[in-house]
Amino acid sequence: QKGLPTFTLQQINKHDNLKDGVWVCYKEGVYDITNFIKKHPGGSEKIMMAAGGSVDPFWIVFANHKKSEILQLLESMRIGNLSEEDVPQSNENSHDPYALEPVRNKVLKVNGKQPFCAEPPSKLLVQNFITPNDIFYVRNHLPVPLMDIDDYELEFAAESKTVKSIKLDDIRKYPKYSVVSAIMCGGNRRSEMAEAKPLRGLSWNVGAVGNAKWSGARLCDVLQNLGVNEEDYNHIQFEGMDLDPSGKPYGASIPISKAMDPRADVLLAYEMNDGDIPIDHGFPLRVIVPGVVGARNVKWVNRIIFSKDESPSQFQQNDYKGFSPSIDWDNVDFKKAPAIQEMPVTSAICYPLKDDQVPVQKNGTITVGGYAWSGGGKKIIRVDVTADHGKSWHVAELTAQDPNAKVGRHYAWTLWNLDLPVDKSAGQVEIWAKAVDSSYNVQPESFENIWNLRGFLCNAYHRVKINLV
Ligand code: MTE
Ligand code: MO
Repeated sequence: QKGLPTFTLQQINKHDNLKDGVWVCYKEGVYDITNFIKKHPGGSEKIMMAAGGSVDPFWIVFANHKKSEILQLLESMRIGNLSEEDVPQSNENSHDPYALEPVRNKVLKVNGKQPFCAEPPSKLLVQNFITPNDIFYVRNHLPVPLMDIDDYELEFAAESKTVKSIKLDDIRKYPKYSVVSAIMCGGNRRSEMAEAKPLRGLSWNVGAVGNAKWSGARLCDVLQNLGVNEEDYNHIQFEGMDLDPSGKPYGASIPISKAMDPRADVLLAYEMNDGDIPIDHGFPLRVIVPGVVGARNVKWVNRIIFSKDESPSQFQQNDYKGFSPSIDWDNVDFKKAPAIQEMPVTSAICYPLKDDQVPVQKNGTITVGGYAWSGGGKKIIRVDVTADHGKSWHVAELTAQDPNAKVGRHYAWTLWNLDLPVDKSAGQVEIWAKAVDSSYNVQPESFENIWNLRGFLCNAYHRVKINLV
């Protein structure tokens, strides 16, 4: 752009903080984005990764930025031109980190292409107690990591000091345990919470959950074998092989009490539903923390750290946390809330779907069904359903639960259905469902009072409006 000053990359590098102003460059443009940091839909931490440098590598990884409205917004913050010798050549950085992503089932509803995020349609989701691998939702924060399985090593470190590295075969030598566990994203059902008030996050329907049989070594056995003393540390951190543009891995942690408790059934899993874990779900090794939010179930794990501290990863520190409904982006302090671990009780109606034309059966009922689940090993004991705003509640039949789960270790989801009496003359009805878990926790009635700025823990009654025919 003519008439604007020219800056070198070196000058831009100095503007990597809020005090001196935050500058970035994109192609040949230089931009002052200081006032935009708080407004960044992906959160201020994420945009600060690019502070004082080029956004090009970030936009290759977070490809949802390449839209005309975002380019326009960026142009509105332009303050200058990048000196010619610093402008990246078009063939530079041309490596596409998404070139070798796995082939995915076409029935998945894609919520994000790069990184890939997708969920199955609700009716398909609850057709099987065990979710088939190829329709299991995918939540990737970064490109799928590429690696040669022969080179794979799992490293253990005490704080930052490496204590041992082992191969996959060494993991396979430990006694093999299996657990049927649902994994649910902290943002599952976010689209419903967003209707109460706008928020930031992928618009998940009810399908960011799946139920699978996971097999592998118990983390407690591996840690014990390494001589880890529970008293010496507070947390076990995990790192994935997927790296962000600055070279930081996806990471998360769980309390050491959970990691070392044999009854918590935490696995280093190398199998999903009796076969190798598919690439999208963490091949060759994935942490399974039953009953705990999806984000801590680290895929492609290659480093495990025993530490006094939680994972420094932004996914542990500045994301996947819950807040009061009156906290918004201008007053949020991520340090003030604990990271989400065990998930609250929830349920979803998977059939019929919103706006379906549902035929009323001869006995005046319609067939309704879905899933229910609670975190921390709590069993679902009841699902209540109403078609008249709670004047009458009908108890659903629990059609599938893990028959082998011990008390307090109920990690699988529960499928349910019922023939729900309806008033056909009403024409349109709203069906509500709520689940109750073994601690008699029950879902909250509405989203208004559990709303939080990132749209996590979206467990209010599920409400579906349908037409009776
Ligand atoms: N692990 C790594 N390495 N990278 C990731 O992006 N996403 C997490 C978790 N583990 C993620 C990860 C999140 S937020 C969720 S909800 C689950 O994986 C999704 O698991 P799935 O894709 O197998 O369904
Ligand atoms: Mo997630």
